[in-house]
Amino acid sequence: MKKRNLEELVIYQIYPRSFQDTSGNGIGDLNGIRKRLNYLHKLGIDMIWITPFYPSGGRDNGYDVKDYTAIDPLFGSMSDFKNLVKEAKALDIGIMLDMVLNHTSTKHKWFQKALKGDPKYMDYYFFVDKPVNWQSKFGGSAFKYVEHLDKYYLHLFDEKQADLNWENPYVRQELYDVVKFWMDLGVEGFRFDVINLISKPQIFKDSLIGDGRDAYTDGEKVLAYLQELNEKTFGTKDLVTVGELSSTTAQKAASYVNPENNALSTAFGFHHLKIDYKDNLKWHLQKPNYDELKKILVHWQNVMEENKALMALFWNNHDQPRSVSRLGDDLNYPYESATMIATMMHMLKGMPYIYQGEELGLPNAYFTSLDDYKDVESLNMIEILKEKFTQKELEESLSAHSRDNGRTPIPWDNTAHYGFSNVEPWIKFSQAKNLKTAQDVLSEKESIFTWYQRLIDLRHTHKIVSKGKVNWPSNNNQNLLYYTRELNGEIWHVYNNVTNEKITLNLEHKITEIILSNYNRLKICDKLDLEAYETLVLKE
Ligand code: TEU
Repeated sequence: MKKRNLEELVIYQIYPRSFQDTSGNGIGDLNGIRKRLNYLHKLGIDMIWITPFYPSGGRDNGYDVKDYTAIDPLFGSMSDFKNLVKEAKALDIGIMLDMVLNHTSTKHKWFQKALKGDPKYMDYYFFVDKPVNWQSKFGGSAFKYVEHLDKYYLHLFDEKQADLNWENPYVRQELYDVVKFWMDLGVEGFRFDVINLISKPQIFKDSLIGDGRDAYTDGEKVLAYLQELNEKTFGTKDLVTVGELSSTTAQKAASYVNPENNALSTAFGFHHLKIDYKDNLKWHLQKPNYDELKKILVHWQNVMEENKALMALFWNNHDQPRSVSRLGDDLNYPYESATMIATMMHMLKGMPYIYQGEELGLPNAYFTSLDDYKDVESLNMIEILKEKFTQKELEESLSAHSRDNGRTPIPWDNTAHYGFSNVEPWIKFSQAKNLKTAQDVLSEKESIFTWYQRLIDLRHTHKIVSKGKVNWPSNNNQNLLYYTRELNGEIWHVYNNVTNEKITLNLEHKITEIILSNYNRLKICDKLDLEAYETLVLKE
């Protein structure tokens, strides 16, 4: 990877299963990533985060790891991986790997030994005599009974994903060895899955809020464990690390990424992605609440600034619906809304992440039948919710919030199977009416892709984007998300119209340059109407 300051980096996330198939099994693979390196280089990103491709239990698309230091033959071989690292490096692209260290697959050899009653390995996990009321994040109890042991084990996610006991120093050492294994192969970054859940209470008790989140989220020793992980593995190296933080607070997140704490470089928080959850419940829908979004962004940006800490900036990943469908209008204003949504995030302070397909404006899955869903969370939820929801409610809810929205294969070109594979892929392509392929988008003179190129380039070349202070001048139009960036007396104004209704702006400052305009404005008057999903970045 090219040497840059952390806040100048832009990371691209690849969900290999849905990126590019080259082996003809309908599942994307490592050689598929190699095939598309030039495309990624053209986009201009610095590093790719690749989600798990290790041998797995096959239950949660790789997040149920069976062997941490091998490649699942579905995705290729170790030599494919080494070639990928080498070829990416030649293009100044670093590789970031996903470390799922909170839990293993129940097929992992440690868990298999535990199941045989081996006390050493039972202590790698949490086996208890009596379950408490904690709920799995994928639905149902978080404890699974094992009859022949007459004990229950803890699984915060699916029952095939058993939580590891970080209290046990042998477990921690095993996991640090995993990280070192990949560092030795030239990996330059790590994303740590649900890493703020690793410190569980000494004694499990019924949770007051009823699902256990209060008991196991941001546990007492998370920071200490992260510091130990840092010290024993990547601490002295110039690596990029990002923690995925579940249901955390800005203060906690900042403590994990405050450079003085020697833990992680950045973190993902999810509060801004719950603005369309009714009463904070994922499967209960509401229109995005932009007042709430503004409050969350202001709060997180401020807390991070106070801690000199860097937040990861993102709208999309493999667990989220596509932002252009969720917040924008993928039918009537695909270009305008996708570019506005991107700009709103990329002009903030932090480290932006782009999720595969986002640069093409890829919309939600729009599956027409519940049978099309593959994701374990969606399938569990269909079973649970069908008791409470009507068929129509169930379909709407899944269509809006299923994780499969982010997992449809990339439509590369207009040949059979969209150039993703030469066979039917493992999951359907997006069924959206106006699906565009990468080939279509790349042929446009000005496209969502070229817009992302420009955003990346601005971060690389303008210190005001990477380092400038973020200010939130008061503005009482709830459809306008407005902030400024400021560095050494230079000021940029970032205006985002988050709806399709016009907003009249009275500019009080003399504008000297139009940095970005998704309506191709060439001239700015003191009074102007922001059009549907218009974004404007103006230099004062
Ligand atoms: O996700 C953690 C997580 O809690 C969520 O993003 C989750 O998918 C969502 O809240 C469900 O509503 C990570 C991975 O990104 C995800 O793919 C894995 O399934 C999960 O951990 C377990 O490893």
